[in-house]
Amino acid sequence: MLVGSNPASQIYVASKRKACEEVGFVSRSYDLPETTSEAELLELIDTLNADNTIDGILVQLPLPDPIDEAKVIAAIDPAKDVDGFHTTNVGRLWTGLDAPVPCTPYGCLLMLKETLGELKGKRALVLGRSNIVGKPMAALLLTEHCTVTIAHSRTEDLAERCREADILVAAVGRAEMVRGDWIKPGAAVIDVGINRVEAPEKGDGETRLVGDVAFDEAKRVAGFITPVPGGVGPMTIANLLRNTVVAACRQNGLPDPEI
Ligand code: NAP
Ligand code: L37
Repeated sequence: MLVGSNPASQIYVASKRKACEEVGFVSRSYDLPETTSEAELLELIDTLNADNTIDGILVQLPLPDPIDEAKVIAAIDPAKDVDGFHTTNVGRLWTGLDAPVPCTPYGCLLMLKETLGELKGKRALVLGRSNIVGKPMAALLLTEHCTVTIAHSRTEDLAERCREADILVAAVGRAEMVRGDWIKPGAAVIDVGINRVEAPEKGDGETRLVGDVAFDEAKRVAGFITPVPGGVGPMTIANLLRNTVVAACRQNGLPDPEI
């Protein structure tokens, strides 16, 4: 479900719909106007919760202002919560129970494990504490036995804290805020940020995407670094498909798929 016309959300949802089509999922799209009321959205969620041909429900955030996001997320059947945002699933993640894991942090974790192997004992710094990225990322790294620091807008000596990290995950939404000299030599840097900035070099009024990390500086210091675009974004979409297949199997009495 996409409510309103946030341009970034429109791009992301279009990519998600396309990915569903590519792998052969039946994907039903609801493009709802900016004026949709909370009650209307809750009613649609109820209908989809009760429909046993639907295995996964995704409401793209952010929602337009008058709608209470927490209330909307709470209305989704936790078994169909392929984003892993329902408090039941958040609680399960933090207490070490099996749960659908939010797509973006899980993608970051897979890249870290594939690249570094064992994460045990490493110092990880998560820059950002949102419910969508920062907090679940910290939970996942903790489960992998990292020593985790969560930094945010009130953190003191931020550059110093970053320089201590073997693993740095940047999810702040501030264009190129993390500089090359904030990075420990050889560290693994995961750049979650997606920021649209002006690109006069491409022509008048043109824009380009950059991450939260100054890539050209950081790549000279880091051992590993993800680009923007083409890094975390595609992994987010892949994990949405993964969570949906798992949810479908569980709701239809099938064994978990090996993915
Ligand atoms: P968010 O809800 O805006 O959270 C941003 C976090 O960064 C907050 O915790 C905030 O601290 C912190 N922060 C902001 N300015 C800071 C500063 N100057 N110094 C230190 N910390 C600062 O954002 P989000 O939803 O987590 O998303 C973060 C970025 O990731 C955005 O660019 C978003 O577009 C991108 N994103 C990408 C994907 C993907 O798939 N690639 C998925 C989701 C999000 P406070 O809590 O103290 O305010
Ligand atoms: N369900 N997903 C859900 N709820 C939310 O509140 N924010 C959010 C969310 N996030 C989300 O969908 N993020 C996301 C971000 C980037 C991509 C996909 C999903 C993505 O495909 N990024 C491309 C570039 C896209 C572009 O051109 O703008 C990339 O390569 O990074």
